[in-house]
Amino acid sequence: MEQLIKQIEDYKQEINNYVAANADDAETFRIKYLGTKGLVKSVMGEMKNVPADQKKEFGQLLNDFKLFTEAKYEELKETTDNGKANTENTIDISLPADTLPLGSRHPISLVRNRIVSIFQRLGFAVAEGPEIEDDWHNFTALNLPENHPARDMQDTFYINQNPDWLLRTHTSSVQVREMEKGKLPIRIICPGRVYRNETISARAHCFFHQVEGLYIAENVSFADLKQTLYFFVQEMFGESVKVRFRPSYFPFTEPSAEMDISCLICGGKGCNVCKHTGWVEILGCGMVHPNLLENCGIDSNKYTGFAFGMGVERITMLKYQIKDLRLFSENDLRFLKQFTSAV
Ligand code: 2NM
Repeated sequence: MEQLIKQIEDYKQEINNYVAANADDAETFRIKYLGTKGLVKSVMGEMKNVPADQKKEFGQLLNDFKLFTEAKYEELKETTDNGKANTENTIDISLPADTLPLGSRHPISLVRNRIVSIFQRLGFAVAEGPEIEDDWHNFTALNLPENHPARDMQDTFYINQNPDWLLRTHTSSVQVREMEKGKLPIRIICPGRVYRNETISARAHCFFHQVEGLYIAENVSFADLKQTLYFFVQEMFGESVKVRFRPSYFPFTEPSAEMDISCLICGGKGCNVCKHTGWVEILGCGMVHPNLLENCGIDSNKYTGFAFGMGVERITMLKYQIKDLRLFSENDLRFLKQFTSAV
C-alpha cells in the first residue's frame, strides 16, 4: 500500500508538469490519463487489492487523484481553447456596431409641436398645468353653469377620493391659473391631454389632445383673433387654404365662433371628408367672457381678450387623411413609422 501511495504522488507530479501547446496536446492528455484505458482507470482498479479495513481511506485518496486529473484537463482545455479563439475567431472591433432600432415622434406630438411653434413665432408662450384639476379651475371660473352637461358624471371623470377633483376636460383650466396670477398682458398657448367620458369609436376616445390659446391685453379685438387664426391656418395648411367663421356658443366666450377651412381633400368642390359642403371645422374661438376676467381678478373694463381651442387629433387626421382615431393609441408600428420625417 505504501508503494501505491508513492506511485500516486509521482503521477500527480507528472500530471502537474504536463504542458499543452494546443488543443491536440490537451486531447492527448485526456486519452493518456482519463481515457477508458487511461491511467486514472488503472489506478482505480487497484481498489480490489486494498484490504477491507483500508478501503475507505484509499477510496478517498483515489477519488482525490481522479478529481485532480480532471481539474488539470479542464485547465489545459481552457487555455488551449482560448488560444484558438485568439487566432481563429477574433472579433473585428473596427466593424460598425449593430444598428439600434430608432423610434420616431408620435404624429400627435409632431403636429402639436408644429402648432405650438407657429404661435410661438407670434409671441405666444407655452403654459402647462395639472391633468387632475379642481372644479373651480375646470368649470366654475370658466363660467360653466351648474347645470351644464359637461359637468355631468356621464361626461367627466371625477376622482373618488375627492368629489372636487376631476380629470380636466380642456386645457382652459391652465389659462384660468395664468389669469389668476394677475400678470398682464397674457399671451399663452396651452397644449395638453384632456379627458372626456366617451364611448370609444373611430371618432371619439376617453382622452385627446388640445391646444388652446389666450391673448389678454388692452384693446384686443375680434379682428386680432381673426388675423391670428388666419395666419395659423396658412402656416399649417398652406397659403391657398380659405377660412370662414360661423357664429357659435361657448360659455367662456362672447361672442363665440367656429372656424372652418376649405376642404383639403377636394379643394372645396365637395367630398366625403367635408360631407359635400366644401368646408371642415377645425377650431372654436371667441372673445373672453367678461365674467371670466372678473372671476380671475382682471378688470374687464380695462382688458379684453380672445381665446381659441383646437383638437390635435382632428388637425392631424385632416392633415394626413387618417380615418380612425383609434390608430393613434394602438401602438401599431406600421402606422407610427409613417411619420418619421418632420411635419
Ligand atoms: C374653445 C373655444 C372657445 C377657450 C377659452 C379659454 C379661456 F380659458 F381663456 F377662457 N380658453 N380656451 C376656448 C374658447 C376654447 O375650444 C373649442
